[in-house]
Amino acid sequence: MSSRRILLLGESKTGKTHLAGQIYGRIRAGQSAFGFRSQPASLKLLEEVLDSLTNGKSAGHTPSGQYGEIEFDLTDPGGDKLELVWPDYAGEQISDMVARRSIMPDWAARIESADRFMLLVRSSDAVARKSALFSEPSRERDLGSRRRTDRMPVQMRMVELLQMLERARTVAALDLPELDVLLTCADEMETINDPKEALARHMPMLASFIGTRWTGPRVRYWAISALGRQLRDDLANEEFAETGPVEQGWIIGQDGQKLKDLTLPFAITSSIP
Ligand SMILES: Nc1nc2c(ncn2[C@@H]2O[C@H](COP(=O)(O)OP(=O)(O)O)[C@@H](O)[C@H]2O)c(=O)[nH]1
Ligand SMILES: [Mg+2]
Repeated sequence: MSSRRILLLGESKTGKTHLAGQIYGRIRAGQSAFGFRSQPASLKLLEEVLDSLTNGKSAGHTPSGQYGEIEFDLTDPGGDKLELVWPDYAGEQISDMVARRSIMPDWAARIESADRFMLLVRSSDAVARKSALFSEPSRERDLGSRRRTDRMPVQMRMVELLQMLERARTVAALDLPELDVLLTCADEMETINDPKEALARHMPMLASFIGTRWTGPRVRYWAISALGRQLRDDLANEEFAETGPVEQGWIIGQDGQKLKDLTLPFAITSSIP
């Protein structure tokens, strides 16, 4: 039996918690080719997210420090072991890492042990900050580097992140692993037929950087919407509640087809239709 580890990387508000909840729900309902080898340690969080969704509401913000890391210990369709490592802290650790340009030891270990990276980016952030392709010069003298990177467009931070990951792998004498790029909350975007092209359109700099480091089957592009729509945490969406979370959400792969199996990106390349 072989074993693979996927490291999910996404800044705060890219939809990690809701995607984790929906993936948990899909697998639990048997609507995925993957199964759980053991119960996730973060079961309470996942159940909370699913409970909110079942009531037609989004889950509140992940309480700071309460959950740490979501780890899914799965079996894949071939009977092999698959671990999803899903750091989901409220503390914006990824953004911090980029701002400080330093990788903490626990992150270095995650980066070195990954067989695949999964990068989550949300395009609406990029759209909102479209005018700021380059950071505006700071007028305040004492702004720390943390604040300045905050104001960088998301695609610049993600390029920086990928370069840091590359460096960390090189130091450990490792190549870059394969990559999945997920455009999350894609219901907020225009109709997508080609996720790669959509990334290039919304985040040209990030798309071209990725293109220089990952080519051919080493990189896959997806547009994913865990919920299929925006939900509120204070007002139930009756239609969503009636249909149930398992029926909501979709993913579009490179063939442009909209599918319901949100766990598709976890499959090895050769088993994707
Ligand atoms: N439109 C839309 N909003 C979503 C989706 N998934 C999550 N959200 C919203 O995006 C916000 C951040 O989601 P969350 O899962 O907490 O992101 P995290 O900080 O990366 O864990 C919340 O307000 C969610 O309701 C989605 O698929 N579509
Ligand atoms: Mg979260």
